This record gives sequence, C-alpha cells and structure tokens, in this order.
Amino acid sequence: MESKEAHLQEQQERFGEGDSYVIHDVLPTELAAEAYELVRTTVQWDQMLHKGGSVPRLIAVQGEQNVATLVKDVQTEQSQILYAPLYRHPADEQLACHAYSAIVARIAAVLNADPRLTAGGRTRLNHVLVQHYRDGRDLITEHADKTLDVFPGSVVVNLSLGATRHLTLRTKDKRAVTARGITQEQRLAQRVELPHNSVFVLGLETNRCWVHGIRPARVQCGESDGGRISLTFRAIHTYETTDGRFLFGGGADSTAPAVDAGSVILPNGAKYSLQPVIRNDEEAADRLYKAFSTENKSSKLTAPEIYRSGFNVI
Ligand SMILES: O=C(O)CCC(=O)C(=O)O
Repeated sequence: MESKEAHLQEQQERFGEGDSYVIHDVLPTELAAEAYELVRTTVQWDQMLHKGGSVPRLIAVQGEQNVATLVKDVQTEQSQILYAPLYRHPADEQLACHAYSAIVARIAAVLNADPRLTAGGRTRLNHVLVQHYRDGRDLITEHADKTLDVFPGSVVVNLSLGATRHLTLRTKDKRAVTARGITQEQRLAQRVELPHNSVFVLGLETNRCWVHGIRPARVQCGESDGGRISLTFRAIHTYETTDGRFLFGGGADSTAPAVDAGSVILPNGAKYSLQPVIRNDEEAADRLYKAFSTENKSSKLTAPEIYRSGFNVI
C-alpha cells in the first residue's frame, strides 16, 4: 500500500487512546495468499491451560533465538549460550518458545521493515504468540496485555489471517458520557474489524486504559464461522536461556541477590547478569499473578509501578 494511503487510513481509524489503529493489506499479495494455510499446517500447536482448563483456541509461541557470549560461568564449560525472548502472561505453565518457523520469519521480516511497527526502527518484533481460532466459537476473554517483559515505547502488532473477526475494546474505568443532555458514568466500548491481512497496532497507552478481547462470532448476524489465525508480535526485552536455567533483561528482578551465575554479552554488546529462573515457588508465582491482575484492572498504574523491580519466576 502507498504510504500516503496508509497514513490516511491510520488517521481514519484510531482507537482507544488514539495510539492504536488498523493497517490494511500489510503483507505483499503472494505472501498474504499463502500465509494462513502455511501457518496453520506448519506451526506446532499447543493447548494452553489456564486455571486448570484449556483456553478456547490453539496456541504456539515462537521467538528469535540468538547466541550470547558467556563472560564467566562457574557452572558450565561453555563459552556461548543460546537465548530467546521471554513473554510472561497468566497461564498454568508458560509454553516453550520455539525458534521462528520459516513462514513466521518471512512475516516478521515484513513487519520489522515497517517503521510504524518498530518505533521508527528503535525496537524489534522478536516474539510472537500465534493463536488459531478454529471456528467462530473460539475466543479470547477481555484482558490487558502484560507488559512486564515488553520493551517500553514499543507497540504490540497483531496480524490477522483468515476469517474476519472483531476485537472488542473496553475502558477499564467508567467515563462520563453525555447523551441527550444526560451525563452517565459508563465503560466505553469500541469494535474493531480485523479482516485478513490487517494489522491492529495496540499502543501501550491504550493497553493501560482499555482491555481487549475477541468474542465468539455473531454467525446469526452474518459473521463468518471460519478459521482465523492471529499472530501477536511483540518487542520483548526479557530473555531466557534455552536450557531453561537463567533469565535476564528488562523484566528480570533487578534487586535479586547477586549469584555467581555469570553474565552474558549479547550480539549488540549489551551485558547482563544471569539470574537463576525460579520455578515451583508458589509465593513468587502468586505475587506475579497478582501483578498481572492489577494490569488487567488499573488504568492509573504504569508498568514500573505494577511490576516494580521485576520477577525471576516463570
Ligand atoms: O487474536 C487476536 O487478535 C487477539 C490476541 C490478543 O489479544 C493477545 O494476544 O493478547
């Protein structure tokens, strides 16, 4: 699409706090034509459990894997270590992050080349949650994205493939609305159409003030009952070593006691201390879960106020 046309379209379709909008026809025609089937048939789908039950859609998690240099590691003889982005959100267990598959890497390359989706090239979409809504009954309940591990100043980039569905946005708080001279406090709602090959850009201000979700399709009103795949790309600044032992980066606990686990230098020269991943610690998991709930409800608190010094629990 011509950039002038795209700009006009953005102006016409702003949502939430004004930092969210839809861009149409994002992938080139040939890629857009084959992307749905290629993703559906080549991605390794998982069932995600939340509070003991399967969520009503299939999920796959992928991310860019990179090699870091170990500066000092008392626990292995290795000099390098593989790591991947870590995006934590409420689930009974975080699904494993696989390397970008061929089709996802092709899609990510197109999106990463668009300055509107990468804060003018300052951030990189290095992680994707791929979700398959098998028919019109599959859904995602209203939630705010969890920004513990999300690069500040980035945007969430949600690509739709397949059947058109609608994203519902609702303010977390009630707002004063005046109609026919009467002012009432109510939660505002917006419905965003997500056709094949469109991207919904979710700005972090909208995410702070609004929740979003995909309700079941209104088939009786003519909405499609067909399959849809969404690829939610994020710029993540927390990382986990692929052996599952360590994490580091923006969402890691910056006040955790120093341990002699060593440190890493990333390909871009950034240096981080490795923190041992905490697992099976109910108290820590509970604190993180409460912080996630706060982000679903509060439009007042910013991510640093909610997540404070960060978390080492997965
Ligand atoms: O499937 C969609 O378009 C919504 C995905 C979503 O809300 C999320 O990944 O947080």
